[in-house]
Amino acid sequence: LSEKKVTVVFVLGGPGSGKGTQCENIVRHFGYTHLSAGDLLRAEIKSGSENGTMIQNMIKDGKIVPSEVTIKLLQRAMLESSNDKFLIDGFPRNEENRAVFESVTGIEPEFVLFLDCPKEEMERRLLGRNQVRQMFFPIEKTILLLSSQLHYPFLLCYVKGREDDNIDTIRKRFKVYMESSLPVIEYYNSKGKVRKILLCFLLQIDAAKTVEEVFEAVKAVFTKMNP
Ligand code: UP5
Ligand code: MG
Repeated sequence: LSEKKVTVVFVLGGPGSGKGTQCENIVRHFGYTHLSAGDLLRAEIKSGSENGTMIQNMIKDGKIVPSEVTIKLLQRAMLESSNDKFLIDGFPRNEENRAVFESVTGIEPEFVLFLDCPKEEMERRLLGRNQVRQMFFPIEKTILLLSSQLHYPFLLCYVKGREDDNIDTIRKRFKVYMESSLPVIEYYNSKGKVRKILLCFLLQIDAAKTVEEVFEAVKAVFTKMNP
């Protein structure tokens, strides 16, 4: 990876702040490749890797998977890509993640896009995502009974949602975010690298901005970087 000159932007923010959603938009407009650390870890569970059970248990508990596991997945994804511009979403999540990533890869981020969202709004969104899952659950069971082996996994990926979107795990994810992830954002802020996007209109926690409104602000940051 040291031979391949890459540009990295870290996209950070609490659980449900909209990292994945905004990354999809950035990819469309600015030609980055999106690497979600959480998605890579979930793919690793699905692939039946030897670390799968350990990763699954940590995610269920909202804990941070050991750095070497996540960094290996990120490095592999960057090497396999022909692109040289990456959005790394949801990583680094603690000081150790950050320090090990920088020393192992020699990569420092261009900047950090920080999606700053009130907890109430993040919780609402994550529970909303879970409601869709619960609504589909009876159907899911019916599909299991009726459909063939071939169609079932295909349909399930539409209705399944995320296992960590339940109130117990969401609270644990918030706690880890406040205690371990915010200090990483503060570290980069002290180096002048953070570009903060406010996801709610000031003093109006109930008035969250739409995906489009948020992307207008995100677009301005990226346009400044790549005029
Ligand atoms: N939504 C988005 N934007 C909206 C808007 N402006 N208005 C209204 N609704 C909006 O969005 C969440 C939901 O909100 C969606 O339904 C969306 O439509 C809606 P999303 O874009 O998915 O937000 P995101 O910030 O990506 O939320 P996510 O749940 O993915 O955040 P997490 O940081 O919790 O999840 P991640 O996948 O990164 O990590 C999961 C777990 O993996 C961690 O808890 C940890 O256990 C583990 N992990 C590690 O151990 N190490 C890592 O490096 C990474 C993960
Ligand atoms: Mg995400």
